[in-house]
Amino acid sequence: MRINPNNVEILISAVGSDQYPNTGLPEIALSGRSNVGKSSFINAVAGRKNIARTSSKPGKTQTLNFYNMDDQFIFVDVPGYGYAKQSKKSREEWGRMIESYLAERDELAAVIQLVDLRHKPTEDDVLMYNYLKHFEIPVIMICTKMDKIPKSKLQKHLKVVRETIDFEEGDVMIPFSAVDKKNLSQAMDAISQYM
Ligand SMILES: Nc1nc2c(ncn2[C@@H]2O[C@H](COP(=O)(O)OP(=O)(O)O)[C@@H](O)[C@H]2O)c(=O)[nH]1
Ligand SMILES: [Mg+2]
Repeated sequence: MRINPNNVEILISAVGSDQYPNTGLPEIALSGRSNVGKSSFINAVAGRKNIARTSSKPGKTQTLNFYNMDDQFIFVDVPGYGYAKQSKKSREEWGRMIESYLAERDELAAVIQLVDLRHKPTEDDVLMYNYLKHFEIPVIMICTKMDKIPKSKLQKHLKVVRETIDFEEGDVMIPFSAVDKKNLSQAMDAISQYM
């Protein structure tokens, strides 16, 4: 799969289902903790520096952002979970929005779940994975910030992720770095399985 960077655009930042675009294209949603590297991953796949805004301040995105990826598929950037400073009310709104999208969206082909390869997956990461499996949604697990761990420890870190999350056969796990784009083509191949 090749994405033309000039044919990537944000379609809408949606707050409700009435705003979801009708493109007829398959949708790949991205989910993960705030700051895990979702926007950076979207930018890497897009071949653009800043189509998705990256931020060192977590918890900013509270909309579902739909990106047309070269008329091949739609990336849906889901607001990050596990943001401590979020109020109870906004956490509940977040829950409702995500749940209705993941549970009801016919166009949803797979979810890319991102986890930080440096750390053991959080309780939220585990809950989200189990939730996706409950709805039988295929998962591509992208383990981000691979550049931050020494090569000699890669297998050990992958093992921690695999053992903390009750990873199902058929789902794929790919260590990734947005800094040097390591394993980008592997990630693109995994996505193209759902086109
Ligand atoms: N070293 C390193 N930093 C990353 C990587 N991916 C994201 N970051 C940084 O982590 C921070 C959060 O990234 P962002 O993509 O905005 O995360 P999001 O909140 O999940 O969308 C930013 O400062 C990024 O530059 C990566 O693979 N390696
Ligand atoms: Mg983001």
